[in-house]
Amino acid sequence: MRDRYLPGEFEAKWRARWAETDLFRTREEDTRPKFYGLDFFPYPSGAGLSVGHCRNYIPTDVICRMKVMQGYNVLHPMGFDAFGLPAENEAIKTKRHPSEMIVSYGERYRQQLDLVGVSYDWSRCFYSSDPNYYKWTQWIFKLLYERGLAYRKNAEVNWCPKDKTALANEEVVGGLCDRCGTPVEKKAIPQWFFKITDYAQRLLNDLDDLDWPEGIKMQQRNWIGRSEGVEFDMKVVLAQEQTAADDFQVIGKANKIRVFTTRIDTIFGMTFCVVAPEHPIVATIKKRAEAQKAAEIEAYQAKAKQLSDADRTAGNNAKSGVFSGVYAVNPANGAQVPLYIADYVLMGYGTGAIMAVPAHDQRDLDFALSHGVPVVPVLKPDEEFLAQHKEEGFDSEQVLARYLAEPTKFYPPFVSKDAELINSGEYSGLVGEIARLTLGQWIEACELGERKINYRLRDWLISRQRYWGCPIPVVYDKENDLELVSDDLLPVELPFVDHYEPSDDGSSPLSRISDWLNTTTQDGTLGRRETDTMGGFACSSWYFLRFVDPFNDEQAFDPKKIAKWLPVDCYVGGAEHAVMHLLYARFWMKVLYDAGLVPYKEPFQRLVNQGQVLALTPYRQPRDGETLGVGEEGILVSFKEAESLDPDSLDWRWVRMSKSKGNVVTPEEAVETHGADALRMYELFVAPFEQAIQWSTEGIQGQVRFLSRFMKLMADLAPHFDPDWPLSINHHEPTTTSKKIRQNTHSLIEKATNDIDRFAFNTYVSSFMKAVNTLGDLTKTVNPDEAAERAAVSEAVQAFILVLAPAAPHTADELWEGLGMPGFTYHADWPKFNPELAKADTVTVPVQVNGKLRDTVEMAADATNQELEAAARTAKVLPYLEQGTVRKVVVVPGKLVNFVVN
Ligand code: ANZ
Repeated sequence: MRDRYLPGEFEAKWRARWAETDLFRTREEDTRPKFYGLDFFPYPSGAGLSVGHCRNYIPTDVICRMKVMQGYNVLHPMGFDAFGLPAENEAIKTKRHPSEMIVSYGERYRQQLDLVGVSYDWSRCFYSSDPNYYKWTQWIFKLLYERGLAYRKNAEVNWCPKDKTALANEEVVGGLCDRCGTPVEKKAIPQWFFKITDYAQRLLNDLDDLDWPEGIKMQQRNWIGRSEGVEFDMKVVLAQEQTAADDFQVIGKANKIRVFTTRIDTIFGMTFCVVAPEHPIVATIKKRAEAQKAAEIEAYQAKAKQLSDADRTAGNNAKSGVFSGVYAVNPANGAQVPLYIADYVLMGYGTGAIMAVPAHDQRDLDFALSHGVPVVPVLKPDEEFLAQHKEEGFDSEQVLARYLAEPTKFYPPFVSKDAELINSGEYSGLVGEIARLTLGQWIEACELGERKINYRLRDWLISRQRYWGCPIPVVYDKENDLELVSDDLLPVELPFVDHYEPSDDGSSPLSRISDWLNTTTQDGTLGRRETDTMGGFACSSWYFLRFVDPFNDEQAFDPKKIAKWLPVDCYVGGAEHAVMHLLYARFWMKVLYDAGLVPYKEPFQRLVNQGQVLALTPYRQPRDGETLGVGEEGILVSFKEAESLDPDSLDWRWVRMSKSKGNVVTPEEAVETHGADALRMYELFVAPFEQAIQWSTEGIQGQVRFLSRFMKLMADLAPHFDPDWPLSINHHEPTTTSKKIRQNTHSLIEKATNDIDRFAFNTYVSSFMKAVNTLGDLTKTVNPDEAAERAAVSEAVQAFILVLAPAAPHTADELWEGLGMPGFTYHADWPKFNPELAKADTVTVPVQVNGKLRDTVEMAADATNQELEAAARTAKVLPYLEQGTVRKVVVVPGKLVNFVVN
C-alpha cells in the first residue's frame, strides 16, 4: 500500500476513474431520503477560479459526499449564470461573441472544479443563455404578467451613461454605477417591472422559519423595511389668511398635502412640514409664487435632480431646502407651520411629504438648526438622557427645566418610542404605543387619514437596454398595444449578430436588427418585438428548479420532481447576495407556489455564507507627485515589482484574493505544487467556515505532511486489516488496548458526522488529525495475535479512511484500493458510531476552590461523587483547603468539583 502522499502519482488517476464510471451522476432511488446541496450560480469570469472561490465549492462537496455515503440521493449540480452585463462587457472588450466566449469560460471553470475533485453531476449542467433554458425564463415572465405581477411603466430610472443602461437601485452604490463606477444620472424611459411589493409581507413573514444566518435575515428585513404609521391630510394655506378659522384661502385646488409618519404621538411637536422637490404640489406653489420665489424653488429642484436617493439620505448633518412661501395646518392644534421643500424627503417613500418634529428626530433637528425653525419638545426625556446633560450642582429637575426652555442646546435630540407625552394638550401623559394608537384612532375618527403600513421595498426593475440577456416575450402592434408571445413560439431567440454594442440614444441594440425586430402579431398584422432584455437576476431566480429536470422540453420542470428534491437543503455562497438574488428567488418561488406549480413556499431551507480568502499583498507609500484615491492607504505593487523594491518601503496587507489585486493563487498552481487533497484539507482546516482565512503556503504544506503521516500509518496497519472484522468484532473479549482503539474510532465518527452537518469543517479536520495521533500511539503496542485488537484495528483503518473520504477523496480511494476493498469510497457506507463505545472511559475534571481553578484530575467517566471528592484533594489543592474550613463541596458528576472554604 502506498505510504506517502505523492499526489502527482495518484490523484489524476482517480479523477479519470471517477469520470469514466460517471460516478457523480445523481442517484434517484425512491426508497432513499434526499439531499440537495447547491452552490450559488456562478458567472464564469474570464479570470477563472482562484483558490479563494474554492472556499465554497469544497465544503459543499464535503457535505454532499458524506450524504451520499450516508445513503441519501444527493443532487449536487453546477451550471453557469451566463447572461448579463459582465459577460457582455467582457465580450465587447475581447472582441468575441458572448455566446462562444461564455462557454469557453465555463469549460475552464469545469476543468478547475474537476481538478480539485468536486463531485458535480455535470450531466445536468446548463448555461442561463441556452435557449432551452431561457425559453422557460420567458415562460415564467408570461406567468408573472398574467398574474398581474409584470408591468411596463414610464419611469425615471438610474441611468449609467457609460454602460448605457438603466440600473436597479441595488446596482447604484453611493451614486455610482456598481459595475463601472460612473456617476449615475436620472432618465425617464418605459421600463418593465416585477411587482415584488405585492409579496412584501409574505417575504417578511416567511423569513422567520428559515435556517439562515441572522445577519442575512436582518438585511432582508431592513430591505423590505416595513413600518407602521399614520397617513393624514394637512391643509395648506397662505400665511396672511391666518385669521378666518376654517376658511383659508387655499393654494388653488391642491389645498392639501398628505403626510406619512411613524410617530403620530409627536404631532404636537410639529414645527414645520417638508415636501420632496418632486412633489406635485410644488408646481402649484411655483405658479402662485412671486417670480423670485418661483425661481429659487426651480433652481433647488434642478439641483436635487442630480442627486441619487442615496446621496440625499446620506447621514451628514447638512440639510438643504427652501421655504415654499406657504404654510400647513397642524390638525391637532391648528398651528400654521412653514412648509419647506427639501431633498432629505424622498418622493418614492410614503407620500413624499412629512410632518417634521425637530425635537425628536435627528434629520428634522439638523434641518431646523440650519433654517432657524423652532423646536418644541413633546416627549418627556428619560433619566439617561438627562444624566448625559447634567452639569455640576444641578439635579434632574433642573436639567429638565432647562431642556424645556432651550431644547436646541440638547444635541443629538431625545429619541424614544416609549416616552410619555408632554405639551400635547389632552393627550399629555399617554405613553408610547398607547399614545400612537389613541392619536391614530383620533385621526381616523376625524376622517383626516388612516393608519398605514409602508414598505421600503420597491418593485423590481427588470428591463435592460442591452443585447446579452433573455429577450422579453412581448410584441407590440401598430397601436403600440402589447401582447404576449404564445407558448408555441417560445423561446424568442436572441438573434446572433456581430455588433451588439449599446447605442448612444439608450435604445437596445436589438432595435437595430430589423429582421428580428419586425414580426407579426397573433392576428397576423405587423408587429414589433420588445427590444429590452431581462436583467440577469431573472435568470438566476429559478435555476435551482431547473436542475431537478434540466432537459424537459414540455415544461420548465416536472412538479413531481420539484416535490421530491426541493427545498435546497444547503445553499452555499457569499454574503454579498443577501438581498438581491436571495430576495428575488424567494419571490419567484412564492409566485410559482401561488400558481400551483411548486409545493413549497421557500426555495432555500438552509443558507450558509463562506468567509473570504485573503492573500498577503504588497503596497507602498506614494512617491513625490503621486496621490492616493479615496479610501486608499497605499499603492498596490505587483509581486514582481515588490522583489526589486527595498523591503522596508513595502507594506504587506491581507486583502481579498482577486485578479484586480494581482494576488491570485489558482487551483492549478496549488494542485500542481501541493496536491488537490492537501488544498482541500487546508481550506477546510484553516478557519471556521464563515471566517475569512489568510492564505499560507506553509499551512497547505502542513497538510501535505499530515496526509503522508496518515498514509504511512494506514500502510503500517494494513497487514493487520481483516475485511471481515464486522462479523466478529462484538464476539471477542475486549482488551484495554482494543477498548481504547474503539473509543477513539467511535468518538471520531461521532464528531466528524456532527461537524460536517454543522458546517464545522475545521473541527472535523482537526479532530481527525488528533484521532490519527491517538491511533498511532495506541497501535504501537498492538498485539496482532489478539483477535479483539486485530478487529479493533481493522475497524479503525476502515473508519478512518472513510471519514477522511469527503475531505480527501483521492487519498481515501488510493488507500481503499490498497486495502483491497472494492469500488470507490464514494459508494461505501458512512461509518456508524455507537455512542456507548464513543464515550470516553476517563474524563478530565476541573477542581476549584471558591470558584477558582486550582487543579484537574483524570477520573473514570462513571466515578461516584465520593470518589471524585476524594481524588480532588490533590497536593496542589490541599494547601488552599487548609487556609480555612471546608464548608461545602459541590460535585457535578463528570464535570466539576468545587470546595467552598472560609
Ligand atoms: C414625524 C416623526 C417624528 C418621524 C419623529 C420620525 C420621528 P421609517 O421608519 O423609515 O418608515 N418620512 C416619512 N416619509 C419620508 C420620506 N418620503 N422621505 C424621508 N423621510 C420620510 O420612517 C418614517 C419616518 O420618516 C416618518 O415619521 C417621517 O418622519 C419620515 F420623532 O414623522 B416621522
